[in-house]
Amino acid sequence: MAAQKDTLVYMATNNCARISFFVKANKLDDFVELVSPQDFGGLRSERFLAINPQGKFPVLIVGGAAAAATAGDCGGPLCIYESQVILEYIADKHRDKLLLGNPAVFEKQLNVEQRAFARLLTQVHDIYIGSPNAAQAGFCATQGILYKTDMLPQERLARACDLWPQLDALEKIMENAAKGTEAESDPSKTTFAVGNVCTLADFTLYATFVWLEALVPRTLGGCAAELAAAKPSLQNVNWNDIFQGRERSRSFYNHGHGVFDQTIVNDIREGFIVALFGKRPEEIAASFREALVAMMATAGTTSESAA
Ligand SMILES: N[C@@H](CCC(=O)N[C@@H](CS)C(=O)NCC(=O)O)C(=O)O
Repeated sequence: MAAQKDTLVYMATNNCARISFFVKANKLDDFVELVSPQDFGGLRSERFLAINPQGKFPVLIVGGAAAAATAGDCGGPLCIYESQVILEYIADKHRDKLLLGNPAVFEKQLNVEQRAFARLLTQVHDIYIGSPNAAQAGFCATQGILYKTDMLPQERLARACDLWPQLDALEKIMENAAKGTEAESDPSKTTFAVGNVCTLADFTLYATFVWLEALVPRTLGGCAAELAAAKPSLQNVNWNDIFQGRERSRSFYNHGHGVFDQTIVNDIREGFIVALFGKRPEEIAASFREALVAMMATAGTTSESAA
């Protein structure tokens, strides 16, 4: 009998890709079919809001899109949203088939602190980098500074200042999680993020590092001098290297290229970022640059008149 598929409403973004990396690594393609938010009329449509009231993707429709199409009298389709919850659901549902990142395996291989660090990596990522935490228009995640056009320069600046310490926080968690492994004293021996054992956090972090590596140089690198002039904390930042001073993250990322499906990486970089964003990161950089110069001029005038 053919396997019953769940339908994943998906595009090749970092939040979605944590799921597709897991599906590929575990050869679960027969159990998860991918469709686009456009198949549901777009994120603000009634049909889409019926499957995710937050108006965001990814969404997993348990039992497949047909379940959504026939929903109505029977109470609606069974939908799960929030990428990490979907990832955990798929891992749980297919626990007897998993080849990589099996919670039943890594939970035995890691100690209680390392298990907490795996969850902490995901939580720090999701709260401080990858999610807007409000579904109203105009709210966006910190990563949105790289591609959202409708953001005030003050907010873009504040979030640009926050991105670097958040990446430092991830590095520090990896450092703590490496205690007792060969990577403890040698960051270059880091393979997976927690104790060199594959956990669900790896799928999430790898996807976001692909995303940030492609976008940070183009958007923030385009106004590096103005950012440095605006904020002392940004003076030594090299926006062309998201792993600057974070050698565990760098080693994890490099190791990940040999583990995670590179077709998905290409879909993120070319299929989504190039095809959908086009020149948007450079355009944002140009207008942000002008706004930063104006902000500095105003700040200079204000302090002169106050003197
Ligand atoms: N915490 C949510 C974040 C979902 C999210 O922000 N998704 C983005 C795509 S990665 C989205 O729907 N963006 C479109 C929008 O906000 O309008 C998750 O992990 O699923």
